[in-house]
Amino acid sequence: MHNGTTITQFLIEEQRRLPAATGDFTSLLNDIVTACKVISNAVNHGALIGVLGSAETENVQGETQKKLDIITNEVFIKSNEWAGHLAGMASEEMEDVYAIPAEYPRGKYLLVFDPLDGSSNIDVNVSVGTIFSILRCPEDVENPTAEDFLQPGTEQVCAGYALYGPSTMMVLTTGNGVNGFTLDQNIGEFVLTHPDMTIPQATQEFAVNTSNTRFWEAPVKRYIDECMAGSEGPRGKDFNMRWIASMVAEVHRILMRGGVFLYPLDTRMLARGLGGKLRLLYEANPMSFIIEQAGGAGHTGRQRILDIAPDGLHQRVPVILGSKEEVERVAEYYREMENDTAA
Ligand code: AHM
Ligand code: MG
Repeated sequence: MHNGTTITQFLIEEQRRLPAATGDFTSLLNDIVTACKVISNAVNHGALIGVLGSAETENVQGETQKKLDIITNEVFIKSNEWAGHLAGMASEEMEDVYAIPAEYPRGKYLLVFDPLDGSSNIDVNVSVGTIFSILRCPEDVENPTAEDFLQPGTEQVCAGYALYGPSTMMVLTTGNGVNGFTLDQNIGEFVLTHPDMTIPQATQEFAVNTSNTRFWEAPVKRYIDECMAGSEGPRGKDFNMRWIASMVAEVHRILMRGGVFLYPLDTRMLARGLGGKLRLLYEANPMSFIIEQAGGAGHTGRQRILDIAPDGLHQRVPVILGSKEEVERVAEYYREMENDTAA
C-alpha cells in the first residue's frame, strides 16, 4: 500500500513554511506536474499511438522537429495557460514568447521550458526528459515580451526536470535543496523517493561527446586528455566515460553518483555565430540551479552560468556542470589559458 509523501503533499507542506505564500506557485507546479504525467504517458506508449518520427518541420533554431517535440510543447501550453498563474511562456520549440490567451487571467510568473530534451533519442527508445524554469514576471508588466524573460539564472524561483527513463522521475528545486519523486503509475502520483539529493564531490566519470574533440578549446582538450590518460597521467586515477546525448539523463546520473558533464564551445559553433550548443534559459540555467543546490557547480569555463545576463530567449552557452572540484578544475584551466595569452 502507498503511504509515501506525494509531490502535492510535499509542495503544500513547503508552502506552509512561507507565511506570505498564496498557493499560486504550488498550483502552478501542480499544472507542470500534470503536463509531465501526460508527456510520460505519450513517451511510454511511443509507436503504439503513432507519436514517433519526424514532423518534417524545423524549429526556430533550424533543427528538425520530432512529432513529440510539437505534441509535448502543446501539452505544456494547454496545461499551464488557463489557471491564472502565468503572465507568459517561452520554449525551445517557439520562436517568440507565448502570450496567455485573452480569455484567461494573467498571473505573476513566467514559465520557460524545453518540453522534450534529447528528442534525437526518442526513435531509438532511449531516455528523454522535460526541463523547466520559473521566473517572476517584472511588476507592472501585463503582457511580457522576450525582454522580460532575460533574467539571470540567479533569479529563478524554481527549476526542475522530468526524466522519462525506466521509471519516470521529477526532480525539483525551489532554492532550498533538491528533491526527487518517482511516478507511481498505479496511483498516478509522483512520490518522494529521493529527498535532499546531493552530488558526491569526488568523481571518476565524465560525459562529453568526444567526436567533437578536434573543435574544442584548449582547456577542455587538456581536461579530457588528462582524464583519458588515467592512472598514468597527471590525475593518477582511471576515469570512466558516459554519453547518453540526453542532458536530463546525464544530469540525473551526476546527481546520483557524481561526475561532470560538458557541452563546451567549439569552433563550428563560433563559425555560425553561436555561443554554444545548449540554450541558457531552458537548459543551462535550470540544470545549473539544480546542480548548485545539490552542492555542485555550473560554469561556462569563463563564468558561472547562473550569473550570465541573457541577451536572447534562445541564447546558447557552453555548459560544464557537475561535481564542484571537476568544474573548478576546468575553470582553472581556462584562467591559466587566459593568463598565458595575456602574458
Ligand atoms: P535538444 O534540445 O535539441 O534535444 O538538444 C539538446 C541535447 C542534450 O540533451 C544533449 O546533451 C545534447 O543535445 C546532445 O548533443 P549531441 O547529439 O551533439 O551529442
Ligand atoms: Mg533541449
